[in-house]
Amino acid sequence: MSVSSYEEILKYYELRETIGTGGFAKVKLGRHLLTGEKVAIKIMDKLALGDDLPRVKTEIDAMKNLSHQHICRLYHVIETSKKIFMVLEYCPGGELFDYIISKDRLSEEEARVFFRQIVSAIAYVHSQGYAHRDLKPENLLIDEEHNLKLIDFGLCAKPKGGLDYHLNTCCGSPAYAAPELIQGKAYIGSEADIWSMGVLLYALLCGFLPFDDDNVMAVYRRIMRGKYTIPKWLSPSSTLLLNQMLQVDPKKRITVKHLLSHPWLMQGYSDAVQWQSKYPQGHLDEDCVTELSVFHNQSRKSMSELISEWNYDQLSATYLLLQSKKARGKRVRLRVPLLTEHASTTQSAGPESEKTTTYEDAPDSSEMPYAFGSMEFSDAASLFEESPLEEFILNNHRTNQHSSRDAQLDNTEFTVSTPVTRKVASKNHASKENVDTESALKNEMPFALPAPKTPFGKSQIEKQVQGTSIQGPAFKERQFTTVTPIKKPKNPANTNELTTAEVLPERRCHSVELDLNLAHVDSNQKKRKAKIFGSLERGLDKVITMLTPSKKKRSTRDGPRKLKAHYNVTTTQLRNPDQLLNEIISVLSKKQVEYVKKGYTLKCQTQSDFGKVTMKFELEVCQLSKPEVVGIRRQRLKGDAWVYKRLMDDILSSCQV
Ligand code: 6BJ
Repeated sequence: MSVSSYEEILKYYELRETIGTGGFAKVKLGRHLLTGEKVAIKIMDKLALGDDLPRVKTEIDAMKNLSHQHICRLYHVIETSKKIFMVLEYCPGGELFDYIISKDRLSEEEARVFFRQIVSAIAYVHSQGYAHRDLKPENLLIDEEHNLKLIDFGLCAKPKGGLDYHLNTCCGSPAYAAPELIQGKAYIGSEADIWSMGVLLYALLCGFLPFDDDNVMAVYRRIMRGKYTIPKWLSPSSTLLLNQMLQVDPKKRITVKHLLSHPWLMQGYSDAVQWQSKYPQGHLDEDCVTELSVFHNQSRKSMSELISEWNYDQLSATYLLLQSKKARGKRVRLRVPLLTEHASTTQSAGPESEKTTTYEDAPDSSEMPYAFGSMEFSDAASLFEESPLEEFILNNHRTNQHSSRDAQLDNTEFTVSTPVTRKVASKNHASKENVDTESALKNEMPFALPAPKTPFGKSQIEKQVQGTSIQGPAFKERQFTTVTPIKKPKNPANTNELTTAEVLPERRCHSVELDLNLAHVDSNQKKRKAKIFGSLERGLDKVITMLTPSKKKRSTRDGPRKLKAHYNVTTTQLRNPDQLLNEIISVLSKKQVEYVKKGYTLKCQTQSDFGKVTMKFELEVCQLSKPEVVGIRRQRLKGDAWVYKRLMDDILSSCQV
């Protein structure tokens, strides 16, 4: 656990619940203290990253260079000795994948709206000399305005040679991989992206994949043959477009340039797809500069110069978040953090007295509709995290930021039911335990000028990348990554040409572990599970023991949460939430899905025979109004999206709803 790592991010952001996990990253919802804007914070542990550290550098470099209305924005990068934090645009609509499966499939009209945005993003990415190489509906998020934002540039490539250079790295998800890529042939990045876009369009229009099988090798064989079924609902023009994109021979495949004004994309539109960036390039917003210069008591000129350094530090984040606030019609104002003496009577270990940042004008939870309005997931979320204690500290820190009001609540209840149900923690006990944690999380003024140096000055990311030269077959791409100078994060000028991307050879095929066949759980596995739950409980004990008196937690006695109908909420015919909860629990048990119950939320996970956590998701029984029925909210946190869909279909159809 690295308290100090979190101390750095907590200077600028409030951290909330986990909204996704995958690979070596965990994504949390956060709030930028000065602007009050919601952000997504991708948290990576350097040690756990190991050989994947260069991937992070690739992603950061790419995101600094890419600035487009359909690409998720990078605001801030924080590197500590143990962690890398990427602060990114928050997309409250979640993944396109979940949206597709909630509707089974999209109408041609709706698919066209989204697909035009995907083409726009990819044409721009290619115009900047990059190939994305991991296009799939899980990597497209939906923002507040229901627009798509492309994420995950960890596998992208930018060849030094520019146009038409061949790549050799086999990457991305098997189901979306182009035939030339899985054959290990040299390939052109942009051509491979077009194939993946064909698979994506098929998924939008059909709700399932064109090349699918439980066996990965069979998926590859299907891809190489390039044969897929055409469901009866596909129009002739959709069928034609899919055929043009899903050409096994990359030279026969349609190009992105031709896609921009393709008849299918033009139906109902008078203009070709606009792929140029709509974000202002090279000039700063007057109002945002003024607000920042007033806030920092600097001249507008020097403020503009500092912002224009684009160091992806607190200043970049504050400017970009102010700009996004303005674009949404909100006031361009920074919040003045109030510095209050901390409630704790204990002496701080450090030279400074402890200070806690609070809001002068913190918005009420109604302004934060989904996540900030509901606090209940954050604690339970920690149950399946790698380090419950680490997670707890984050929540605890947050809790203490609301100290004075919450401290008046004299009774805290934290109920966890899985195997066990617990009631917790006396106030006195909890506050004693909190002292050390709190002093470790000592707050500082959240902003100081001049802006800190660029986060990658002499970072470990670079050191490691430089250290990986001439080591096995992977060296060439790594070396390429190494020698690519870190581009100054100035606003990239748009080139008006569409280019393609290349990287030197490497073989790094991703294998998938899709193992949901848990019917044969052997005794060793049971022991291991008992061990896992044992350690889970021990982690829980720590969490519970240390829990600060805070908001009264919801429990089953309060009844289920009232939620609005949403595409991730399945409605039922039932009116009794407890009956539904019991029904789900019995189905989960039958399907070998492990779960932790908290109130009406079930935090679920599946494991492979080898003990790898293959999937994490939440199911929550909730109350809907009009009609007054109970529903099931579902949220995938980790795991293959299509395997999750199948499991969800299975679970929900097995519940007598
Ligand atoms: C990134 C991830 C930015 O599920 C949600 C929200 C998921 C935001 C989410 C609740 C919800 C939505 C729909 C239906 C039901 N974000 N936002 C990696 N790299 C860059 C950005 C992100 C991740 C996100 C994910 N909300 N429930």
